[in-house]
Amino acid sequence: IKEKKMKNKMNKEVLELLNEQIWLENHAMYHYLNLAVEFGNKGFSGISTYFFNQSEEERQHSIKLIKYILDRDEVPTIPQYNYLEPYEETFDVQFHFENSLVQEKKVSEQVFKVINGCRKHNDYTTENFMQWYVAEQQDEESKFKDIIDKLKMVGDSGLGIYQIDSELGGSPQTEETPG
Ligand code: OFO
Repeated sequence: IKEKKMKNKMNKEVLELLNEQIWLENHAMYHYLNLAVEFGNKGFSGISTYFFNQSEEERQHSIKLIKYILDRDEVPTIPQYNYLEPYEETFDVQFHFENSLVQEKKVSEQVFKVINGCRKHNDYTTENFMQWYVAEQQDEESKFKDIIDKLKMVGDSGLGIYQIDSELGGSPQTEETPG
């Protein structure tokens, strides 16, 4: 008889924090999917592609957490709905990037909350795992800041926005697929 591999059970609070992280990654996935559709509808095919890629990255972030929890012999909570809220504000390119940066900052705060929980309960394994998310969040925030800076530079210039749209559509994200 094969002996079941014993793993250290996770602290309940850390598990809850990781599940909240899955919720936020799922939220981010649908947030960007929404934007991909919105920009696509408005004819910004480059920005639309950018957000489709971003949405896919978020899906991977969520799956990476799900696999980690399974690997620790615990049960992840999968959000049971799609997060697609209709919104009413007038369409504004810069607004959507600024709002996305605000969303990313919330995700970063949650990453830090998980790490604090790990420290409180001496879960060094999960803390180490979460360091990938720390670097990833830093990268995402800085990507959005760069785009916002460019949008501010071009202002209302149609040609400027057209160039940014082309650039974003032509630069597939190079992030390695998380395992
Ligand atoms: Fe998952 O990186 Fe954005 O939210």
